[in-house]
Amino acid sequence: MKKNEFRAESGIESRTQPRIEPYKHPAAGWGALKYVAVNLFKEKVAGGNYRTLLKQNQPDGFDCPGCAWPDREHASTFEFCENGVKAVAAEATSKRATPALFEEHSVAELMTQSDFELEQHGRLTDPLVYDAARDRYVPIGWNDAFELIAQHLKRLDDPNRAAFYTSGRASNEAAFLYQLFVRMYGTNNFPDCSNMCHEATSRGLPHTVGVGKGTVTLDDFEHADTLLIFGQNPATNHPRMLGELRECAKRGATIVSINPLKERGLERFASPQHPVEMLTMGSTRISSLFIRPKVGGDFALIKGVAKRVLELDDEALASGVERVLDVEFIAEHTVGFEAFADDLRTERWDTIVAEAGVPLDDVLKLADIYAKGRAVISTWGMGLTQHKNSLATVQLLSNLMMMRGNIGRRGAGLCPVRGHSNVQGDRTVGIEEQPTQAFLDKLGAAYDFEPPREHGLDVVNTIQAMRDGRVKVFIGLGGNFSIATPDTPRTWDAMRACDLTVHVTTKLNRSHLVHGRDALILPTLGRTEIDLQNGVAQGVSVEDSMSMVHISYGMNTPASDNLLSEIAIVAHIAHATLGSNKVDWLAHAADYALIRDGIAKVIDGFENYNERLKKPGGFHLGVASRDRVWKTPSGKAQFIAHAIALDTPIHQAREQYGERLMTLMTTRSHDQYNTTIYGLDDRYRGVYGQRRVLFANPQDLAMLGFTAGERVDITSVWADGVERRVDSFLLVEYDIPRGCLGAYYPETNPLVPLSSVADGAGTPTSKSIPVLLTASAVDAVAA
Ligand SMILES: Nc1nc2c(c(=O)[nH]1)N[C@H]1C(S)=C(S)[C@@H](COP(=O)(O)OP(=O)(O)OC[C@H]3O[C@@H](n4cnc5c(=O)[nH]c(N)nc54)[C@H](O)[C@@H]3O)O[C@H]1N2
Ligand SMILES: Nc1nc2c(c(=O)[nH]1)N[C@H]1C(S)=C(S)[C@@H](COP(=O)(O)OP(=O)(O)OC[C@H]3O[C@@H](n4cnc5c(=O)[nH]c(N)nc54)[C@H](O)[C@@H]3O)O[C@H]1N2
Ligand SMILES: [Mo]
Repeated sequence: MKKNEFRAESGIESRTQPRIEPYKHPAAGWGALKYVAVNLFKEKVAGGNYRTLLKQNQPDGFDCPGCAWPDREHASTFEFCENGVKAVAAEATSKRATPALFEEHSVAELMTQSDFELEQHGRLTDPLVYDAARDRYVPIGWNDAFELIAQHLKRLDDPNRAAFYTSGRASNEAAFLYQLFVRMYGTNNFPDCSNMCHEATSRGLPHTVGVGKGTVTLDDFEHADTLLIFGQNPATNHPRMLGELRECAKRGATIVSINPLKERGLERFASPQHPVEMLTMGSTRISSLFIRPKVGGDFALIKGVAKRVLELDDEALASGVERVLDVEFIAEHTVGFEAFADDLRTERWDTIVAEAGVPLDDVLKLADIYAKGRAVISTWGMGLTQHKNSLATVQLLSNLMMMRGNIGRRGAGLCPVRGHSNVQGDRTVGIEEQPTQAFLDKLGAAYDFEPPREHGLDVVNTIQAMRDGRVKVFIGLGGNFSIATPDTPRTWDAMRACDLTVHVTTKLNRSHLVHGRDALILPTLGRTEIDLQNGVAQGVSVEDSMSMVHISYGMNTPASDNLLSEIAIVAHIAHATLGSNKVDWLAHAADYALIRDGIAKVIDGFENYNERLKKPGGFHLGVASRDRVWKTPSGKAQFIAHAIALDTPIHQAREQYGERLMTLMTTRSHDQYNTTIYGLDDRYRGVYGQRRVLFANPQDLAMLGFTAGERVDITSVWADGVERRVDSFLLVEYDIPRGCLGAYYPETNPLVPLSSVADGAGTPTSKSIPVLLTASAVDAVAA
């Protein structure tokens, strides 16, 4: 293997026989329960830890580290899902990666192991430092580790030469303390996982509805009559959402899925929480209609729907029946409607149809359903946010919802479905490279310092800055930066050019092996573990996708005696670097309630934070747009007209290569959590025992002269002279629109050019990569 290559899949012990076998059952159901058992077994969960599952997402238990979907308050029976079990089992594993492992294997040797194998070593037990002479990680005392970090940070001539990454599992307390330290140190360099995830939502919505968050709560799902699910695969990524959709479907709500793939969970679902459905092998039909745009076609599709809604309103007006537009809402609450409507009227249907990749009839059907809905919820995931025009798409979707007053009304609203369990909370408490001046004023006043005012670096800009030597120190609070990010070989060069890389982490991953001159691995408690400070168990708080904030208490014995909590690690780094004149960092680490007092002072909506967390189920943070309060410059919700982009890199590449040019989307399999690979199956899509597969339309295969079962190399088309290529992907015939391909992330990240980002959001365009296929010379790598 070359130095800059990685394989997620090699060396898996208990792998299933590689095969492709379409899945014919409903999502969840018996299959899911069987997999739950298999997963517990595979992870060798310590016996006593089974009971943790019973406490997952309970008022006095811990918040599931799986996803950001909210919980029904005080569910009487425990609510867990297959993939939540995998996430918990992965953390509660009895396997340990002790210093002996690192004594036995050099970093070069560990680099030859797959991501799956690295994960399988289990929980890290002791802090480690890189010893260049022996190419090994060796034990280091905690204080020496903090001193090493402090030395590096103090040595930098400019605080902006350090970058501080956050992955979305960090609690509100850890994230708030971290940003306070980093800003006191002097920079706003906060690359975080949301830069790669829902950034189009967070940056786009403030211009239309004033807040970059969703407006619904779970209660709204009980009152919605229409649900539009854009670009999401809930059966895998938010399985508990299916329970909610099932209830909606049973009530007779109309559910439309907008997705190039007919994802199984959006078709049929058998609920493991409902024994009768399971016993009778029954299932509930979820979607009434599937709309299948081509990859990246949503903007044009939504524009078509909005245009049609306008036409339907014209017809209603002419025939004197009830208006289709909510004219009162538009008049009272919005600005910019006329220009928006004019733009819709001039948009051509043939452009819409060509760019959406759906028949006109589908646009009209969707518009009809939307126009009839009295309470409509739109949800969306990565299928909308990881394209060049993602920000415009999210804005347009919110505008479509505004046309009929579907925001801030019972049973209606915007529902971006976040990824990591606390990614929304991290942003709320200040993990933000573009902080507002008002926030900085409050932070500075509360802690008596002058925060840095200039905006910092996001993920992509951090990588660029490391590449050209502007950033020399990288500190990561969780995550797997060098694998989750785009353009893998260039990102690795960037990491290796650093003076110091530090990872606060639970398990070994690739990012620890792609390191700077000095490097530290700092092992930490997971969310399922008891966090004792001075003999008192500490809880941490998180915010879910629907702005519910609640407390989470771990219940397992920590994986090792030598772990510190994330909060303790941050506090000690701060203490070593800045001293404790202004903030008594270690006192904050001894009692997390002090951190929450700080949050209450600085962040709107957290008044009496400690008190309010005592209520089981927590509290709703309040979202202005939900109350029809519009925090925009005009004080109103804003319509914004965007043109359909006809000159994207995909268009340009197609101009050059014709129909041979394909658009590749990268997505998650059922057996992974982002870069953590649990296994090699993706059973709802019928893939077993392998990950290096490429989903393609049979007609495209014929057109390109390939047949299913052959292996191909994939090369990106990007005009910067750099070759981006991954090899030996198995072609799988799949029901996917023409011109589109699908493959798994992160194997395909080397194909995403660093400079290919969403306009206005900076998100890597990992769902629309222009690529070409060639027959593979390498046969069945690692298979
Ligand atoms: N088990 C498990 N749970 C997870 C994760 C995990 O890896 N594993 N990851 C977590 C994280 S961080 C996140 S962000 C979420 C991600 O959850 P999702 O948003 O579901 O993410 P993806 O798996 O990337 O799938 C996106 C969906 O978008 C569709 N799609 C692709 N391109 C387009 C397009 O152009 N238009 C439309 N309409 N659809 C498109 C794909 O077919 C797929 O169904 O899940 C979270 N939960
Ligand atoms: N091509 C492509 N690229 C993508 C995406 C895509 O769809 N396609 N999706 C993007 C998205 S949506 C996201 S969110 C990012 C994800 O980017 P990241 O958040 O950086 O990646 P993860 O794989 O979630 O991080 C997993 C690691 O977190 C560590 N960890 C787990 N639990 C804890 C904990 O409690 N504390 C600490 N300190 N560490 C912990 C473990 O070491 C584990 O290896 O990837 C992005 N990259
Ligand atoms: Mo994400």
